[in-house]
Amino acid sequence: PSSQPETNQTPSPKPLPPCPENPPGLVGRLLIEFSSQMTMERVQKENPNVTEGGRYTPPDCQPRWKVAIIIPFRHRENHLKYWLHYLHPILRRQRIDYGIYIINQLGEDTFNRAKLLNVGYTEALKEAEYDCFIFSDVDLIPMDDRNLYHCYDQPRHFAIAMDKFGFRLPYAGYFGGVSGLSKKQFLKINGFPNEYWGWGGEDDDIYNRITLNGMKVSRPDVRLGRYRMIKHERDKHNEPNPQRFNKIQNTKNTMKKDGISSLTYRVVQVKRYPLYTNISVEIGKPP
Ligand code: UDH
Repeated sequence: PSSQPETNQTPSPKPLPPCPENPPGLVGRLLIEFSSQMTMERVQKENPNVTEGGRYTPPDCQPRWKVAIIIPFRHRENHLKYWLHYLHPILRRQRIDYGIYIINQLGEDTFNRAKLLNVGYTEALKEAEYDCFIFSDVDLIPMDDRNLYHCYDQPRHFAIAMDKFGFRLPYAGYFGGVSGLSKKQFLKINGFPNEYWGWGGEDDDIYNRITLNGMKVSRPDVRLGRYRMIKHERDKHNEPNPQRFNKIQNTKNTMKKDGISSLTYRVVQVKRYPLYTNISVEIGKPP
């Protein structure tokens, strides 16, 4: 007789092999367009393997990262449909373990992108043990699925060659659009600034935080980092912030007190839809 205690549990399944670093099912350059009508019903039908709240894990391998994708959001429902339509299949081919979090700023006070991203980081960690956070604008679609949405040795800038900038980096320190940090990298810079209300500057502040803390930005090859942006008019209540030029001169002094350590907000609703989790929040207004 065995000395092992008897259990009725079925034997645990064989561990899966690690997911390949270069996933074999990628297709490379993609055709991205926004002229055809998109509906959420269609996108849901296209993605039956995504589970409630917009979660997915590869069935056949052990993912190296657990990625929360955080999208700052207000009144961009049409863009979100295209984003989900294009990104779910790409992420699936990339063999990423991921969840999609839409952080919806309630009310009509001035928009605050970076603060919403801090909220996304905090709220995603309440859902699962994510170790990688990718922050994406809702209107940016990668044109090549070899631009892999996971984390890297250094903070990653993904959207390096957007159509609106002639498929080039607009300036050397640009960190806008789509970026990714591991949990460790994010905490090292005290997260993102909460005090950039309105358009502009917050991405430069984040870039400053990264370099001031002894890290470098990592980027994909320029041929793989191409993006299409869905054309749109300037949003209401997100006017260019005139203080941004001054503020980005002061990151060194502000980053220790303004960041994930000082974040306050109120969650009003968490709703798990088939293709994403919507978190509606009150984040206050500029002083
Ligand atoms: N966002 C919203 N709602 C808003 C404002 C911003 O969802 O009202 C989100 C959204 O994810 C967007 C991101 O924040 O992609 C960044 O918004 P942005 O306005 O800073 O950047 P974007 O590049 O537009 O989308 C810049 C102004 C372009 C004006 C072009 C006029 N022809």
